[in-house]
Amino acid sequence: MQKEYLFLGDESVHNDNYLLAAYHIIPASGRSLVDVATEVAAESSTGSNLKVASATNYSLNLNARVYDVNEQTGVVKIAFPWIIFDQGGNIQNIMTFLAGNIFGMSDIKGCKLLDIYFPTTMLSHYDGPSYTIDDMREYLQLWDSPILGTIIKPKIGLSPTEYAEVCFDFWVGGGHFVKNDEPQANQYFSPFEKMVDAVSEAMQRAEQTTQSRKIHSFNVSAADYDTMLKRCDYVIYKMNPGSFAFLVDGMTAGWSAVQTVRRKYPDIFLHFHRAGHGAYTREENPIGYSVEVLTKMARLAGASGVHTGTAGVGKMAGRSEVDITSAYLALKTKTEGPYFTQYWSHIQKDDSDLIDLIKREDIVLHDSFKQRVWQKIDTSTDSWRVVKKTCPIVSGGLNPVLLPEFLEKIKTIDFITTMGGGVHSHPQGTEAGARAIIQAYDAWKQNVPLHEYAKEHKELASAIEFFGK
Ligand code: CAP
Ligand code: MG
Ligand code: MG
Repeated sequence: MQKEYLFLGDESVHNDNYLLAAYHIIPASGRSLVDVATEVAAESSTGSNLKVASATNYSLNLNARVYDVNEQTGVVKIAFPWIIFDQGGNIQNIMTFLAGNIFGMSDIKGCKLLDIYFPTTMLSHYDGPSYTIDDMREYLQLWDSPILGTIIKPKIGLSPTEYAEVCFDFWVGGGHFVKNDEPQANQYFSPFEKMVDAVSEAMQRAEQTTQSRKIHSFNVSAADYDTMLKRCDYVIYKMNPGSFAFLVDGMTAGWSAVQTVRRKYPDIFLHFHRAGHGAYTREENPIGYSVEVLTKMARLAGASGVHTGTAGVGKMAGRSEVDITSAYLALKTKTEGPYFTQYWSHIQKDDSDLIDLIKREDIVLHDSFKQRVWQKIDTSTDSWRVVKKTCPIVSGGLNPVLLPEFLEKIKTIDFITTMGGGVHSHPQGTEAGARAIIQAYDAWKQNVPLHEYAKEHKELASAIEFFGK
């Protein structure tokens, strides 16, 4: 037991100087929950496994504080003086403290970071998103639909020309957005710059053919930052402004890669792919952190969009309510996490203008869903006031036939969806797969059951026949 970290019932932790964290802790056998909670607080802030004589009055002040322990649920709340974190808005540093050594301690059998609360004074030191889905909608002139996209499949193995041809087919089928798959990089069979050249040409053809703008999200993750930035700069050189996003594999490339792209290219949509997150977030894994925590950190880091899951409709594991909660943690100004209410505002929550903004936001989200038309909330005068929204990116085993079911679960149209297998396995191919997504959305928008709408729309009809099996 490290008593210098035990502050049960300490109300001062709510005074905006502390980042609050809720952990589910399973103590190693023979240890009590409180005892191990103080070990976790020590190791994740100032201490070690032994009381050190070298501590000073000032350093003791920086100790994390175990302020709440629930023996029934195993949930422990720990407060961290947020001045312990690296200055300059460094996410990597927060995660090293809160999701670092503690996962390796023999004192714990389980230690899962379930939720985080950022004091509003802390928020202004972090980047938050810059270019948002609203800017992407402006570019696409698309207000009455989610952004309907695909991932090119096979994941890798197509030549640049072959890859671009699949993009063309999807865009000509009416799709808005295409992304590289998460492992796509600069493989010898598809050199990055050649892929960009081919996509640029295919996009021009597709925009000519459809007379509508298109977007491609390029995976710029790389072995080092120079290479990553070179890839970013080549895309900027080759593509029209607004027609592209930068995809970073946030878990494998890391937080600093995410923040580097965010800081170098604030006017470009930053697409946070979370491949690998399952090792931390799967609920059967007692050690790690939750999807909600990952989503909050991605927003704080400045992701324009982050994958948040398909609410149980697609192929990936995960409880539906976790994905839905995460989508709203990304989108809204006042958010309800599993343990903390978080105002994504640089100012106190009792500010009447902020409360008005929150009310407007709720109305717009609700009405946009009901009327199926996204009305932009003009926060231009409030941009100093809130951390901008991050949009949910919804992917993983979806297909056109599942889209209405997902929409009814997520209850917003403010997201990007990317369907890979669900498009390219369509019996009539990619273009028909794209048409089937558009048709499925239009059916939902008009409140017409899919099988009804399919009577006049053959691509949807064969999608129902094929995916319905
Ligand atoms: C989906 C996907 C996405 C995952 C990401 C894949 O392809 O491209 O990377 O869905 O999962 O490689 O599996 P399909 P999440 O559409 O063919 O399933 O969004 O949950 O992070
Ligand atoms: Mg073709
Ligand atoms: Mg993928």
